[in-house]
Amino acid sequence: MSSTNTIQTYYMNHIKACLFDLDGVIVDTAIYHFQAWRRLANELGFDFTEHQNEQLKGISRMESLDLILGWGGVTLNDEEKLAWATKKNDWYLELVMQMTPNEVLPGVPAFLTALRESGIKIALGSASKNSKLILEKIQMLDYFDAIIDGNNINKSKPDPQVFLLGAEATNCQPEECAVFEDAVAGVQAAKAGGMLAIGVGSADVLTEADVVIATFEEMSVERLLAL
Ligand code: B16
Ligand code: MG
Repeated sequence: MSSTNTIQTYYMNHIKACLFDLDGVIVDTAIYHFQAWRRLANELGFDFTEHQNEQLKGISRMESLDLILGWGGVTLNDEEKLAWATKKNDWYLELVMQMTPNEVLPGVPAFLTALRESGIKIALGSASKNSKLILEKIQMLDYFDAIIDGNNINKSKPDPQVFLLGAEATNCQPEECAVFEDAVAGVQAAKAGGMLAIGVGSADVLTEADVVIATFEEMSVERLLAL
């Protein structure tokens, strides 16, 4: 390959947008979801463990409710389900309202600042319908060029919809996007969308990711562009 072709290939592979999951990537709201879901389970007369709570990460509110009701052997009609999901969300929002910028996960602000300085677009790709409020509370809203969340999608991860909409919103092709995800379903969604999948968490769990980091303190724009 000539040196001109090498340079062209390099630019063809260049990442132009980073798409971030919220819960478990930017901030750990899973602890608040757990408290609120547990309160719901307790009011319905059963309990579930932190280990079971792991299965709720990255999936939608109503899918979470169905799983939890299944654990407790509780059957509700659609109207009752909606009422309980609303209660859970109200309890969750009480906790979210107390969130502060100190809860942003390590290395996140520095990496997002570096992306912005490099001209790389930043979008959110979350299942949460509360993402804007959470980003406001942790003072991270201004970093994002686009927010795609539970209010914009009708297909949950591992469907790639949330990330494909993120690519569209940042005017990038899927292959120009890198996705940062803590959930197995989220990594699968990124791969299904034809994007670079960077797992945040444990390499033993996020086996389908192209690369896994434990925290953003391990990530830099230089490392991203070399992947
Ligand atoms: P909400 P993510 C997800 O956020 C959470 O991981 C998941 O536990 C939650 O059920 C889902 O958002 C919906 O959240 O009830 O606030 O709409 O990981 O996709 O950023
Ligand atoms: Mg997540």
